[in-house]
Amino acid sequence: MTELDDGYLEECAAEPIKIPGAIQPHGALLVVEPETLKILQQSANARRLLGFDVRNDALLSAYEEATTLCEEIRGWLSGGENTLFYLVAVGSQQLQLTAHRSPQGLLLEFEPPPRPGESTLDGLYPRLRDFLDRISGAHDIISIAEEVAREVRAITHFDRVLLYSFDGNGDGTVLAEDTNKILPSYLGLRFPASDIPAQARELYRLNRIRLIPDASYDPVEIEPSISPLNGLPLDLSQVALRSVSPVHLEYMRNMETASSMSMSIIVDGALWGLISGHSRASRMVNAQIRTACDILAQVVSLQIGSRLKASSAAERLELKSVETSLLSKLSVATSFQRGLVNNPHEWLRLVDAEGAAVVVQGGILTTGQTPSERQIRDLATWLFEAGHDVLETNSLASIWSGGEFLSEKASGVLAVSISQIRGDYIIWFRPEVVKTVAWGGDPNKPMESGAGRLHPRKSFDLWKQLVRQQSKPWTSAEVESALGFRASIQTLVLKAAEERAELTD
Ligand code: BLA
Repeated sequence: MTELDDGYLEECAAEPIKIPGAIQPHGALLVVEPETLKILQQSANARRLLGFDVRNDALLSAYEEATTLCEEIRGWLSGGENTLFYLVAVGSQQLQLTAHRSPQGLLLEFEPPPRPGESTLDGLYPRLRDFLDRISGAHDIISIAEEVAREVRAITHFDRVLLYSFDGNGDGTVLAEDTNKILPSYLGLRFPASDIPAQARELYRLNRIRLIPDASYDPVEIEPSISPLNGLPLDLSQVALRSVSPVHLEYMRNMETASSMSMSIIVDGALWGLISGHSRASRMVNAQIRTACDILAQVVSLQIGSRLKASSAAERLELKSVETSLLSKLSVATSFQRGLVNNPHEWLRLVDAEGAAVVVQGGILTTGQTPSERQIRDLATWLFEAGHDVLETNSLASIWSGGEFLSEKASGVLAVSISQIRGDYIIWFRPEVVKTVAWGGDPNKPMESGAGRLHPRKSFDLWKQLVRQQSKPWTSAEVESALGFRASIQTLVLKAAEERAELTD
């Protein structure tokens, strides 16, 4: 990415998406003071949806139409629940209420109730239960992703539902897709991190679901836009009706999707991926179906989290047993370097490498596929001079100019220092894996600069990139294994030194 693009990205990340001052028109918002239920702020469509003449500064309880509503709110406030989600009578009609507490007052969102024939949460319960049974038996993360894409599409009727997971750079890869083929397939494609800026990711970590029924909507202003309670713009982080970024609406139009809904997959507190549904035409998903989708996404988050933990625990256990066996062999070797070279298989398996070297006092011993001795010496010198106690990279060439010449056998390097004062290292190598990444559009052109403001990219056509000078990445279990091994070696070497000292005493 160019420096110019970096500037754009900062601009994207600076957009204040929590305080747009408006909501989407498929519902209405009231903000009321928690003690008195005095109306502080309202969306310009509140009167029309609620069916009575709500006025700012009036007490909600002064309106006969709001009697049941006030009872529900008071009942909720006296309990401990975070959210109130209830089908409530307002005047002669039923409305779907969602309420949250905030420092700026109680945020009351109203939406029309499910229409006749539309699903309700109660109606979806048997499906949810079947889904839980299915995914607890699913044998891997891809199968879970496929199940949830199918289920979300079945209950929302979007044209296409996909699940994508983020990598360490924030790029997302589509792992599963369920579609009626009206929209193009994105299965297997990668989307650049720049499609979802940092502040949006942070918001999606906290608020797990969002819906845009019609990307060409007219935003409905909040009046007044500044909170009378603290003098700040009204924070809509928790509000489902929050009006969304114009840049993103343009992105949706460029993708030829009029409607979109996405749910966060959170693993260990981090945004791991999104389940995302689209239709070419506008599509409303009622609040009850959204709640069912939210439950699905939470269950999937937990399932994915536990699968990831289980596989990394199994990997750690296996690496630990390799370490134990190697250490017992090293303890009877003449020196640990010799012990390593005499047990090449375990030395490599410790971190699943193809080659390894140990550099001690300028002497180099190697096994497997490694660069030449001279190249290893240069690498060790650079590691030492750059102050690397531990280095883990799957692309040496991207962080060291000398790395380019080592790429074939050593695109991946995992190095641990074994002496604070000399440039002694144990280094493992992984070869280059040349691969083709299929992107949904050219990731080098995340946006177009047009008159006045930023514009998202227009093309999502397949864009193939040949990736070179990269190896398979090191897992955190492998890096831990290298560190654990270093600690054991240091103990072993110290013990040997002590024993020698005892002999000469
Ligand atoms: C938000 N971008 C989003 C969202 C998605 C994507 C899913 C969440 C909102 C939603 O559910 O629709 C991205 N949508 C995708 C991707 C696919 C998809 C990757 O369908 C792939 C299949 N977007 C840009 C650029 C900027 C940008 C260049 O492309 C910045 C200038 C901004 N995207 C942007 C912003 C949001 C966003 C600001 C937040 C919208 C909001 O919640 O207000």
